[in-house]
Amino acid sequence: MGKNNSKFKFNRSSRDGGDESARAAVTAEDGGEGPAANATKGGQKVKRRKANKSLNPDELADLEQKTYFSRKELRKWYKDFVRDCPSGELRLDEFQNIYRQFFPNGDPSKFAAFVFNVFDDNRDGHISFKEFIAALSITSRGTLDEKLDWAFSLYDVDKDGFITKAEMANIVDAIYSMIGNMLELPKDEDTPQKRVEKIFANMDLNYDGKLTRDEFKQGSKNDPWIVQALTMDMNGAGDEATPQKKNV
Ligand SMILES: [Ca+2]
Ligand SMILES: [Ca+2]
Ligand SMILES: [Ca+2]
Repeated sequence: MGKNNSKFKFNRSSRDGGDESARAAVTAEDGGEGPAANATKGGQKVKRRKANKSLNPDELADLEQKTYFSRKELRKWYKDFVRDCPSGELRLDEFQNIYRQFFPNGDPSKFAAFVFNVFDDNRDGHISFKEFIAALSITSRGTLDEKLDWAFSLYDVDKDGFITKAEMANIVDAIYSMIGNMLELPKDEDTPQKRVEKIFANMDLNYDGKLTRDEFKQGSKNDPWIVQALTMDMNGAGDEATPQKKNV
């Protein structure tokens, strides 16, 4: 979590203008009449409840069991989380702002929206501390298998059990926008479409134009890019290296 999270700007809609896929990704989650829709309407300040100052013993014991973090780490993460997010529930626009601090040269809003949807396990339009720490546990300390399952749910946007080329292209496009001009890409992968064709050439073993979980996980083990792209995003919230240093 960054330091400047207490002041959030509401500039999402202006940045996504004209990009249908980004719009779809973003509005898919807050289109309902849930609390998210109300909270962000017009960028107005809305009354939000305040989170407890610390985790209660039951929650702590529960999270200690369900994550790879120690009690002490959980307490620390919780403290940081409510400091940056006093309501205890992270909204999409807040989440996107965290990413902006880490990718000042690109536009990470679209990618952050995809990641947000994976964090938001119960799909209520907010990331609770529980959801936050569960995702962080997997992406920073999980086994390769757990990380790949997590990545699969990032790419399989409509959750039908397959990653289509369109889904993959959407994410890759979001990654390219996020990293901006940070890196020079080889000619055969300098557009998201080319990159996706390459990925599918390696992973789509039965050539049916979509990736099953098995194809994806197997293929990702041979294509570190997929996992790197994942861990890179995590560093925005994680406790390891800074994302700028990573090669994508
Ligand atoms: Ca949630
Ligand atoms: Ca799908
Ligand atoms: Ca396939």
